[in-house]
Amino acid sequence: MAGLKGALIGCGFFAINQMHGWNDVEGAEIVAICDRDPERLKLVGDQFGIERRYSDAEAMFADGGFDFVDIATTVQSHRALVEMAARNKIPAICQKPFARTLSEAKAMVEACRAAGVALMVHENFRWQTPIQAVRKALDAGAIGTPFWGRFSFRSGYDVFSGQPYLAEGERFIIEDLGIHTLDIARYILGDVSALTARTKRVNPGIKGEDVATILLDHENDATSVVDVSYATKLSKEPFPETLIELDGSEGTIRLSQGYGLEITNGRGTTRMDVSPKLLPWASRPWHNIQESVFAIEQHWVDQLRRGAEHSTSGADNLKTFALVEAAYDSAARGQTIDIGAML
Ligand code: NAD
Ligand code: 89V
Repeated sequence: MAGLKGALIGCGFFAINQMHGWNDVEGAEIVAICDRDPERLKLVGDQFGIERRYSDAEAMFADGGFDFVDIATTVQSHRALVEMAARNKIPAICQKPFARTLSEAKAMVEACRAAGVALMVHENFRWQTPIQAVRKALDAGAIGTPFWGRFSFRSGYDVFSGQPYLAEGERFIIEDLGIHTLDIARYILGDVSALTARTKRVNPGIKGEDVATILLDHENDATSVVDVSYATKLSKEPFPETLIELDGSEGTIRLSQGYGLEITNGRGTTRMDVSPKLLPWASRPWHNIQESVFAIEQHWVDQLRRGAEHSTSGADNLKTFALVEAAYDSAARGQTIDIGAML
């Protein structure tokens, strides 16, 4: 079967990873790129040998010649670009955060549904090797029925040097990073019925919150805590690892710093190294994220060819995005938020 042709919009900081990922994916290649910044367009075009270059996405869609679009811009342009893809009947991948608000996200999902085109959110953290290993252990029944969990990302890493816009928004850690952690919590323990959150800003040099503690009531009666911080200085920097603790009816799972997975149950304790691969183009400490970029892109191609739903489809991501919006609402009002009422 002929490979799929893709076009990428947004040639910024993270798009470099996406372009490397596409080079490795079986069954797809990027044939056109677009960025309104001529320097970024040239840099990415030259580095990856892409001849078709556009400063305007409308012009790229008008020329056509591609089967899907990969939107790697920041959130402000996501709605316009996803709706442009839908109008042109082109399946779309959109980076997280999917939208500025839940109502905008719902409109984007509806536009693609009405146009009959696939839509996947590039929510890649659940595709990380250690997270997949936890999911696999649960599916194998290693700890029986989980009743409690903790999903933790605490770091002092300077994310602002690579992504300066993160220091400028009214919202920071929940919208940018907690969105991944909340998605992992859903992926591991299932959908959420209620949420309570508290936030803080510790770093005086940024506008938004850099610490959040979120309590989740899952629909299956499990309870979990999602705690995220970019104000945590540790002797050994864990960026960008998500640490997981799970207690179940038959045992426990611990995913600890350094990618160690420990499972304890009636048969004793097993310890495994679940480190991500260091792909040839990747670099530490980002290699965990970089490997998951390749994995989600391969999943996009495989499911598109099968005509099957994507793990992080637009519709699925509404349930993660609702948790982001609920967390800000809960922290502002000091109240528990009913998630079902938002969807
Ligand atoms: P960036 O600002 O470095 O790059 C965005 C690029 O898009 C810029 O070059 C800009 O000129 C271009 N652009 C914006 N609007 C455009 C439009 N309408 N048409 C054409 N070009 C346009 O941002 P970044 O750090 O690369 O982040 C991009 C997205 O990726 C963000 O949503 C961010 O949250 C996300 N991100 C995801 C991960 C992950 O692991 N999933 C990691 C980092 C960043
Ligand atoms: O994954 C992300 O969205 C990144 C980072 C890991 C720095 O938070 O913005």
